[in-house]
Amino acid sequence: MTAGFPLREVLASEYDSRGYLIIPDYLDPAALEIARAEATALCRGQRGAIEGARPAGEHEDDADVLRHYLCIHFPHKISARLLEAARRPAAVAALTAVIGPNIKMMQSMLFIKSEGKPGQAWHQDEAHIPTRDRSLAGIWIALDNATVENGCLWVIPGSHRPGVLYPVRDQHDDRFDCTQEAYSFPYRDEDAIPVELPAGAAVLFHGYLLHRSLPNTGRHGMRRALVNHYMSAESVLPWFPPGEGQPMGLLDHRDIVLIAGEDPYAYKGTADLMRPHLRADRDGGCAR
Ligand SMILES: O=C(O)CCC(=O)C(=O)O
Repeated sequence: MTAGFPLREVLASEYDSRGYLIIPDYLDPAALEIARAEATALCRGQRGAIEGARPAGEHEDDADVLRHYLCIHFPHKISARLLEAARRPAAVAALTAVIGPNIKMMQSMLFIKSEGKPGQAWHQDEAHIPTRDRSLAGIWIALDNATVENGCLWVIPGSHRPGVLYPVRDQHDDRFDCTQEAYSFPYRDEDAIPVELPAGAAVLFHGYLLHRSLPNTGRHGMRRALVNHYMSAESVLPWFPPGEGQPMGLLDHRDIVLIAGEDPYAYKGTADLMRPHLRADRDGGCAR
C-alpha cells in the first residue's frame, strides 16, 4: 500500500457503490516524465512498428508528431516503460483491494487527444472485453491535467450496479470517435460527472460503469492518457481478435500479463496475439 492510500476496505466499498476511485499521485513526477517521453518515442516509431502509423519526419516538432495520433492500442506490447507504468505499486494496491489477490492485464491504450480531437461516446468496457465474473477494471492515468475543456473522462456514478450490459450501436456524432455507443440505459447525460485530474493522478473504474469523453476544445492544451485494463486471473477471458473464433467454452485469451498473485491457468502458457495499432478515426472514414 502506498503512503496516504486509504484502507483496502474503504476503497472496496467506494468502488462497489460508485464504480470508480481516484488514485492521486499514481505516477510520481519522474514516472510521469518517463511516460510522456515514451508516448513521444512511440509516436516517432522509436519503439517498433505500429500498424497504420505514418513515419515521423526527423525535424518534425514533438507536438506535431503527437497531433497525428488519436489512440495507440496495445503500446505495452512494445514499450517496457509503459508496461512498467501499468504494474506500479499503486495499481497493484488498488486492484487487489477491489478485485482480489490475482490480477491479470490484457489491454493498454495510449490516448493523445490534441486540440480538436474527438471524445468517445457512452460505453461500458465489459461490452467489448467480456470477463466471466464481471471483474474488468480500467485504470485511466492522466499524462496531462485532464479538464472538462480538454476532454476529461465523464462517468455515471453507480451505473455499474445493475450489472447489465446495455445495447450498443454505431453512432455518427462528430463529437465522438468511431467506436460504438451504448444506448437505452436508464440514465441521463445530466447524471454524469466529470473526472478532472491533475497530471499523474488516475481513476480506476469498473468494467460495467458507463463513461464517455467529449472533444478537446483546445483551450487547455493536449490531453494524453494511458489506460490499462485488468481483471481477476481466476476468470477466463473469452476475447479474441476478430476472425479467430473458437467454440465458446474453450475461449481463453492468453495474451495477458500477470500483475499480482498467481495465474490459475499458467499451465496454458501465454500467447502473443495483439499488435500495436492505431484507432480508426473519422478522417479515415472510420474504417479499419
Ligand atoms: O480517454 C478517453 O477519451 C476515453 C477513454 C475510454 O473511454 C476508455 O478507456 O474506455
